[in-house]
Amino acid sequence: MTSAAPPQAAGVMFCGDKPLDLSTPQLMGVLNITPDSFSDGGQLYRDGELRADVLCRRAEAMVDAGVAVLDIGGESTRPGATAVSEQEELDRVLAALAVIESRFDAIISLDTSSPRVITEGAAAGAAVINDVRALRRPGALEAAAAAGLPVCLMHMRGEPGDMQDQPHYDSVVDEVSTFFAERIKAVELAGIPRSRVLLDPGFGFGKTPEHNFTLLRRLGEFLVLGCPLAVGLSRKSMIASVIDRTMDQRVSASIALALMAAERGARLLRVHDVRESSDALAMLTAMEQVGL
Ligand code: 9MG
Repeated sequence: MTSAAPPQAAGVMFCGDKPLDLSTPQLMGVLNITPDSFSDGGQLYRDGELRADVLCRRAEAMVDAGVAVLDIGGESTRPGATAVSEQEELDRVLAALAVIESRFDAIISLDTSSPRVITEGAAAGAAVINDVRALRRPGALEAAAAAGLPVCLMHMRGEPGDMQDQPHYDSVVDEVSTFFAERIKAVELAGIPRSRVLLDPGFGFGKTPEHNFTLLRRLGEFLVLGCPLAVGLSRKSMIASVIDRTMDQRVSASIALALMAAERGARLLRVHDVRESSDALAMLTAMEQVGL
């Protein structure tokens, strides 16, 4: 039988001067400032230009729907994506930050692995660093420590260009757990306390559908590491491994996966469809608040 999320250390995490209350699951809305991201590429950035009006409308709709965090990324990390130069990524991200930071009160996270983007993005108002490479790029740890912001450390096997070439694990849960423990040690040594760390198993990043569903089913096992869990399941290809759906047709399945993750202890859910996800989470929270 499914029960309420296991007990965990998630309380309020300060992101700069903004509190992020992780005592209940919160939403992180995806804003890809890229021409080629896997679900929404080209909507906010096209022909070398930020579409500022579209970005504002998208961010406003997310904030109205109750998003806690807006996640801005200037590099596509979809499987097979080609790398972008650091300067190009920086230009995209700073242009988006300039549009969003002054208009919205939501916490802004930066989806980046680049030390320079971390440093300059933090100076421009980003308040969380969301790194799919878990601060493994040279200089990234030091840049994040100097920024003094919470970090979301995601597990990825390989790089976006090759990560889906026959990924293999003897035990995916044990290997992701070992990776998390090693990264927690590294960030603590660099001066980032565990209380400012979120962990994310990286659904779809160097994993088969079976690896992804195993990680989801056993997500609660990562809670022993003492950090709140983040997940990104929205519109991912693990859905299409079960039901034949295009990106736009994956909303219902994405909500189902988000709810399963929240029930297993996830506290930050990275989503495209904020209104639908927020409605679903409200039902979970209502159920969990009634007495037994
Ligand atoms: C940037 N990005 C794309 N997918 C992601 C996921 O699953 N988790 C996090 N933290 N970031 C992601």
